[in-house]
Amino acid sequence: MKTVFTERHYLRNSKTELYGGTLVRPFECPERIEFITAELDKRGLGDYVEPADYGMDPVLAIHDAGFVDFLSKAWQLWADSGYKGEAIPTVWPSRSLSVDRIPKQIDGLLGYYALAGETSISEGSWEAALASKDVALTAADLVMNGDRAAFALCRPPGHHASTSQFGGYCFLNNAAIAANHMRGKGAAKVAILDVDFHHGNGTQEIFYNRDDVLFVSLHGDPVDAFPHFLGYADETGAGAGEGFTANFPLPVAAPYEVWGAALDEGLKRIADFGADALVVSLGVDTFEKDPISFFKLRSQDFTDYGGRIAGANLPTLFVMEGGYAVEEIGINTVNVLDGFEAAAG
Ligand code: SP5
Ligand code: ZN
Repeated sequence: MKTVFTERHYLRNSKTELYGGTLVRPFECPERIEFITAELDKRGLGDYVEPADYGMDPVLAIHDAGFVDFLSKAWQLWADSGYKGEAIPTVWPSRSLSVDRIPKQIDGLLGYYALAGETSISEGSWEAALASKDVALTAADLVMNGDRAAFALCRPPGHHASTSQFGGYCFLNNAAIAANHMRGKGAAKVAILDVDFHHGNGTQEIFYNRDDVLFVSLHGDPVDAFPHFLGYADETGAGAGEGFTANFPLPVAAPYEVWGAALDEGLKRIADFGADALVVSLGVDTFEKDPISFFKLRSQDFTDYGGRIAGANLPTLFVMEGGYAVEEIGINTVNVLDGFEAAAG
């Protein structure tokens, strides 16, 4: 399996995350990728491909033009305003305010286009987000051109980014952009399986009304976990998309037996859907030692579930999302890919 990768991920190098009332170094840091490439190299899976430039059309097919324009100039607006730190929203269009007015000034714009406050915008973040969507698109084309599978080593991640909001360390929804691209390249039905610990709220929102992209997500129950306000089991799609969203919220301390049973149910939904291609939003923050999550998967469980995903027998695009136990992120990620390859034969 080839890995699409670029050093431009280093352009995303924020210094601050608002966490527990203090500003800490972000959990979503560049070393995450270094540990993954080190493990790919060690096990001989590292056959790297540089991303091509796909321009903005595939992005604007998914994201709101005003949102994209905002992201492209947010850092400059913030820096021009004279603030010393990185750009962090402090006010939102919430229940008791108007939700549809778009302010002009940077503090207002940040609140309008942010869904969470932990994701500081720093210099270079936009350029890294652009490189990350090109990584996903390049890997999608490897799969559409006949590779059994490909690994998009995306950073920053994408599954929390919605049509018009960033947050949860995400700016552009790489998996959604790639899945939509695969639709345009001849896959009539695309399934997205989101195995990151967190609910893929952005991906769900983007495809909520569509019946050509099935969204299946296993995640920490939103009553207890970020993003807190989406990911319940009774969210099943709307309009033509009714029945094409499937959420599996799981409890605190869920072990692999529980998680794996939900995976099997999700894979059954994908088989019933009759997908032509599969996109896996691959977050390994389900690991027992993840610092911000609460599932109990062990390293060997990642190998096992990689094999189960191969059992879907579909052209498969793996898109990197979260995972913050940095020392083990390489082992856990490559275990999934290895488990997949061993079972795919
Ligand atoms: C891509 C991805 O995995 N994004 C995750 C974003 C999570 N951001 C919010 C973190 C808040 C963590 N609260 C954890 C409480 C543990 N005591
Ligand atoms: Zn996550």
